[in-house]
Amino acid sequence: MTEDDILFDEAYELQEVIWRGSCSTIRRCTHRLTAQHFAVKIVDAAKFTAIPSLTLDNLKLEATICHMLKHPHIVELLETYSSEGMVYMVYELMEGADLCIEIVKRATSGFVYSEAVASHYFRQVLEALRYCHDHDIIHRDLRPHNILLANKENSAPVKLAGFGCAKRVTDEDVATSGRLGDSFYISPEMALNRPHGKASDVWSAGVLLHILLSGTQPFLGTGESLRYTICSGELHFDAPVWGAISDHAKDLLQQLLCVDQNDRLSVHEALEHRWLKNRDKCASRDHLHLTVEEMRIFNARRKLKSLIVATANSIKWGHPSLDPNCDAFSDIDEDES
Ligand code: 3AM
Repeated sequence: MTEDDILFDEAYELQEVIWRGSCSTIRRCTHRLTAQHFAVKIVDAAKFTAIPSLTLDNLKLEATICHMLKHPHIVELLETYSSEGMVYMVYELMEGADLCIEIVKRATSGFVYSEAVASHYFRQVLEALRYCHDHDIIHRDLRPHNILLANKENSAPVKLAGFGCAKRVTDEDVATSGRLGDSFYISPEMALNRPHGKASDVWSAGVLLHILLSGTQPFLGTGESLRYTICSGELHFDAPVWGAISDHAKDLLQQLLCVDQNDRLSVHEALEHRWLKNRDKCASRDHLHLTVEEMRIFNARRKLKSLIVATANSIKWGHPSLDPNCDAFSDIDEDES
């Protein structure tokens, strides 16, 4: 997985830290020849492999999958280097934050957040997912944290990141093991430790759509109660926030969050849904004030949870930083990408 004998430091100059986890760091870096900016994920291989059940093969798989994927809505991995126990993965630089943070930030500065905007972003996420599924890759960790805005422009595209849990799979060969993503986003079949495949990503996309429409998560709880709620798949549209949401959007949501994976839409079918295909007619342009307020609370909770996990990780690893996540594993059930 290395670039011949060239060292990362010879090709790039390291800049500020964007994010720090317990076994990896993401930093801005500049290419010495072109002066272009990138984001490099630097993984400490010894710390990574000290996590039970993780080996360098997991890291290699992540790099192999990311190198394969070239799509306008997927964060591109450009190069990988390794030296002195550190692995350097050079990605295109995302200048925006994650989708939900950006939605609230932009709404706070006066921009409209409507079903039409949600439909626009959600379509881009599904297009990225369709590309992965067409190449027999399942992402397995689809959630707001892994959907990043490419730049600060209002028209910036979103890009899918966080392929640390991704796996190669075909329709016949469904996955039964490996690292799974955040438990609030996992499908009923994953929650029951049953074989899972592309349909599980569609379920997670449904959880994401629920958040984009209402600012709230559909399935909450811990341990057994969360598993029960996910497997019941019950959706409640009685909260005031749903009053402003169209039947078209709710229909798509119900077809994504369908407990029986055989009846769940495929990503191809989802992209044909009228709320995505016929956005001008089916997705309103009215500002979703209540959704933005709920999303503000959702973001604040995520930040608090990250801080708690950061503290736990810093105690566990004796890391001086209060930064939360190892983006290459989920030993504690929180954000990693
Ligand atoms: O934890 P926050 O949300 O501040 O946005 C990603 C996230 O930041 C950022 O690193 C954190 C852990 O995933 N990130 C990931 N990939 C990135 C990229 N290619 C990135 N930031 C810029 N460019």
